[in-house]
Amino acid sequence: MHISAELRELFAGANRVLVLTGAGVSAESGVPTFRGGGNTAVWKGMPFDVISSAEMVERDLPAVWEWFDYRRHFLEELKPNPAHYAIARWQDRFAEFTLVTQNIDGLHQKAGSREVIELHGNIWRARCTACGTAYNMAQEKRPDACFECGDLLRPDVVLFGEMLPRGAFEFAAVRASASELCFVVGTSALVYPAAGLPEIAKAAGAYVVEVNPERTPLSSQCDEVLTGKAGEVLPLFER
Ligand code: BV8
Ligand code: ZN
Repeated sequence: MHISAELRELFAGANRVLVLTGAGVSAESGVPTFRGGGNTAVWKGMPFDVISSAEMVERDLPAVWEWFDYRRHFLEELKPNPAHYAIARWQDRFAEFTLVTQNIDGLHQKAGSREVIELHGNIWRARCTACGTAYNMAQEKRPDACFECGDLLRPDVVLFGEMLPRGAFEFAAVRASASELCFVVGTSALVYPAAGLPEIAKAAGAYVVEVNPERTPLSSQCDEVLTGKAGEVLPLFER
């Protein structure tokens, strides 16, 4: 793995930098990825894009909760890794720094990132299926029903077949098209619209850098591919 002189120079002088992260940035914290390494996550025989889908919320909300309760419980013990910390340090290094994540684990915030655009929601929140009231489950136990209207709660995450939070993608897209340097870290770049952000950055003239131990559909369009683990590659930029 080699960082080009051009990229080092850009990193030293850039004003507007955008980082898009996926499950791979949390892999070294012990969070299992969904794809990659020849595996696909499965829960009780269901592929994750079945259990994590809009249809499943309609069909079997208790099963969806079981899967998300299990994942929250698992995440409780996990800590940010050097990749999360490097990204958190970058926020004070550039005039305009944007962090966009597809992850729902909250580890960027735990590492100190202040403004995180969460495209797919957050596993530590629930929201009412009827009135939309949100509940924080990081400190407190998950309520059985909505305190406002009594209706059922669901995880406040974006499942397959659901719209992203209003404005989140649009804001990220504006930042992507203004960026000079765009890092794509630990994502298989298969899930849209998130995977469209590097394409937007590239089309607007940004230098796009992928950090991933494996190749993705995006690799061939990137200006530079840094083949390696996020926690090992990202800290190298500060040397
Ligand atoms: C939408 C959250 C409008 C909850 C997630 C064709 C058919 C059917 C559907 C579609 C279609 N084309 C487009 C769609 C739409 C669909 C989509 O993109 N499907 C794809 C898969 C075909 N998208 C949607 O439905 C989105 N909404 O489009 O709204 C709409 C609405 C209604 C009707 C029509 C349109 C919503 C998508 C949200 C999905 N939510 N989950 C949960 O977690 O349960 S997706 C899930 O994948 C994750 O949460 C994550 O956010 C997302 C992306 O995954 P990655 O982060 O990339 O992770 P992955 O495991 O794939 O890859 C890990 C990578 O890390 C690998 O490359 C690996 O090599 C690398 N890695 C490993 N270790 C390391 C590393 N990298 C660095 N360092 C390491 N150490
Ligand atoms: Zn309610």
